[in-house]
Amino acid sequence: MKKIAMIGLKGSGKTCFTTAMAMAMGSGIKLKDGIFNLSFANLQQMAPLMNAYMGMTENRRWPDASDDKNSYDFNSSLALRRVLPFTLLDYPGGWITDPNHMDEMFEEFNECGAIIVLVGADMLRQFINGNNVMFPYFSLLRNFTQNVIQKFEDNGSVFPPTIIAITKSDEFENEGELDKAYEYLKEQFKVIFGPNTNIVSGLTHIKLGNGLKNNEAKIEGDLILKPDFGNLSIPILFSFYAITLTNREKIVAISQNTNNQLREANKALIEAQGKNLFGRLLDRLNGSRKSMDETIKTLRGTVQGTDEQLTKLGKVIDSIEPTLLRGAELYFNGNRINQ
Ligand SMILES: Nc1nc2c(ncn2[C@@H]2O[C@H](COP(=O)(O)OP(=O)(O)O)[C@@H](O)[C@H]2O)c(=O)[nH]1
Ligand SMILES: [Mg+2]
Repeated sequence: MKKIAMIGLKGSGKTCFTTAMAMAMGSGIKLKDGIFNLSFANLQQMAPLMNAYMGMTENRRWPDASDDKNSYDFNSSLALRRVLPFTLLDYPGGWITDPNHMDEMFEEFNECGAIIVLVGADMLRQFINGNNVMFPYFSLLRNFTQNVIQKFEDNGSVFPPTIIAITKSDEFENEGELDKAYEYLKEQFKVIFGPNTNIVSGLTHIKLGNGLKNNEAKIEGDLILKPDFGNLSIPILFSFYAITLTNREKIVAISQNTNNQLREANKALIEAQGKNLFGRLLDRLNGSRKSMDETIKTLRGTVQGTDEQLTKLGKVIDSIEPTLLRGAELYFNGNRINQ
């Protein structure tokens, strides 16, 4: 099962995002080739999110803060066909600042197909308006990210595609503030967005409604929990896109390799068929003709299988692309991929 890691400081909105995203995506989001939908693969994991969701919608209460690590297994489907199942790993904000957890997180990041980093608009607004009281706290997140990327580099492995999502984006006063926040993050996270990083990265902003406020844990403002509102689907769509592209690359490599083998096998068969009658009879009797036929049959099967896989993956990529490109800025090696 592919893993997607989510990190962010305490209070950055991880629990709110996970709850809202899981519930909203459960009803499905319309993409180019059909409805894309998530469902819980494990009902036990679903209960706390269900409670948080009911608390938000029925009692207008923000979810309680907690400092546990959670994992959520999801199944997914596109146009009623099963696609990638995945596990979303929700790390407590506290772990980012705790060296004791560094090794465990590093190990798990190695198995991740994508990473989601959440940063609150409340904090970013302070920085772009010149108030740096919270900066030491923010720099813990930045240093953590730099350290893991460095560890990947030291090991000679490629860091997973990473999307930074600004949460609580309803708190920006205007578009100008949002633009400044994007610029700020690109500058602060040069290790992800800069040149020569070889990291596929994205930048987006999400919100759970309009004019939301926290008044002693009570929700004030308009809560709007829909998959096509506030970019709720974008972090997961980015992750899917990245994982699917990587899978496709692997299958393309297998497919090329198999096609080469098939070409060789066909050549050998043609040579064998060019032998004189005695040679051909001998090939039959000693079983070498049979094994040639079988090899070719197996290789053809593999080629057909990879072709089907590629068509399926191509459909997923095609379906996600327009929505993802509308909802996020994508970068590779310091260059914007989409305009
Ligand atoms: N304005 C606004 N506030 C939000 C939004 N999402 C979360 N918050 C606030 O952020 C607080 C912390 O969120 P939470 O998900 O518990 O953060 P976590 O510690 O990262 O899990 C919540 O209690 C809300 O006050 C949002 O979309 N808009
Ligand atoms: Mg939380």
